[in-house]
Amino acid sequence: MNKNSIDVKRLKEALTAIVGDNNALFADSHAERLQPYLRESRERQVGTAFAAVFPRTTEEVSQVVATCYAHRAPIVPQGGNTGRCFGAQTDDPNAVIVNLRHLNRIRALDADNMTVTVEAGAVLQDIQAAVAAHGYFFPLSLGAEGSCQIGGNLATNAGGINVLRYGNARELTLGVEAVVARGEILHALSGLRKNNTGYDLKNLLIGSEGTLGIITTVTLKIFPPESNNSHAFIAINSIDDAVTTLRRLQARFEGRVSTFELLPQRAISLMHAHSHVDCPIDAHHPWYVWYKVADSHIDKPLFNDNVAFLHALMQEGLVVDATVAQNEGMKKHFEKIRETIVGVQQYAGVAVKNDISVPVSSITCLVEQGNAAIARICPDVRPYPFGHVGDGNIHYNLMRPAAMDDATFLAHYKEPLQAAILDIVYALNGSFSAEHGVGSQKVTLMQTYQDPVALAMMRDVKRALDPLNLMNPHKVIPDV
Ligand code: S2G
Ligand code: ZN
Repeated sequence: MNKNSIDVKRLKEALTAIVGDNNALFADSHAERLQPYLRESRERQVGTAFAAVFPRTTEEVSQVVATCYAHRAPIVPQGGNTGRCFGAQTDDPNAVIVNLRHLNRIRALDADNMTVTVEAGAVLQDIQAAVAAHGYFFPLSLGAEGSCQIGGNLATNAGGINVLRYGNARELTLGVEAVVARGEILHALSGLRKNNTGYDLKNLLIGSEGTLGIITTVTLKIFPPESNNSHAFIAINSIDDAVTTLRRLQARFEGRVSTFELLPQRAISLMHAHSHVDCPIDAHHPWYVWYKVADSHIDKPLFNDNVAFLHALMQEGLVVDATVAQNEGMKKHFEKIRETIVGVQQYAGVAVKNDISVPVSSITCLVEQGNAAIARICPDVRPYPFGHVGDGNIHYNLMRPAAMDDATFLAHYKEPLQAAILDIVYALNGSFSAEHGVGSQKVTLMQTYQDPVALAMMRDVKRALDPLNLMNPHKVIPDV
């Protein structure tokens, strides 16, 4: 599609007529104000676009999409811009970014059916707070929750720290309303837990990263509050011991293990060097885990059972050090540690980031084989494996050698290191993208690692639902 085939003047007039002057930014007249919408908040790469528009209702989204379809202008749906794979950015100067921040209403909470219906631009933290204000719990929780929007969380089927007990965004969703390629509105907001009437279009849209349609409203599950909970911060000698501890924890607290997050010693060192957050136990152990057990019944506080559980594991030598939170302040401290170890990565220089998953039983094998492969390719790389052990999802980030500059490391080592790690992941029946999705950044990996029949079926679905390839083109599916 080249600019000549688009009637720029008419497209600008049409978009402005729909969303209003204040909700339309064009590259040729608002270049400065457009900038924030051309990059992901935590990444360096900056894209481009013809415009960014901010519709106020689903109806306006529908009209914008129909207008872009008529003008053959590509559409890039955008939420809070907290993605990690450039799924909400574009390099196409003809593309129209459709930012959903105005669709942020919490429409209804239904206590009888345990659901909440919210618009796609609602910030995750606001949804958590609104549900809590009614005495319930919405479990989706991740580092970017202060600015990510639920529409983007569904578009990438986000995970976070409570997947172990509550599942990803997909498992938390009962219904969606969405605008599809020609501007039609799919009305499937039902909060029904049983509805077997044809293909599950909701789950086709969830995780499609805006390439099949724009999710505009969702009906989500809510849960009893985790009012009875106990957090622990423990030290262990190996990932194997972490997996064993997890299994023992799940056996002891049957189904009440909400969070189980692994941290390497390097994370604690970086945290001490570059933040004011400190480690609540001795900071020199090889591995740490922050976990949370929770229940809605408060007749028997979990604290004592958790202390007794850890005491027994320490007697065995499985856990080498531990502290159990005795108040809300300590719980917040443990959560802060987990959040801080993500941000301090930047002080170690650039890293090859691998958001991967393998069967839980293969995590030790992944890191052992991975570290051996890394040492053969670039001996002084600093592995930084952390995250969601219980989901088999490790953020196996490889920090450049301390004595090497970013550019050299990326130019010479990114490809061989990533290939070495992902080949191990696939030999272990894992996935090259566990929770961050594909975006445009990992599209080539789809060609390399995705099952060929699965890829062909995805292409067929894309062609059927978006025949002109205008919905977030060049994302998720390699162009044919
Ligand atoms: C997490 C952070 C991703 C990264 O669980 O905090 O999503 O590699 C990750 O920094
Ligand atoms: Zn994560």
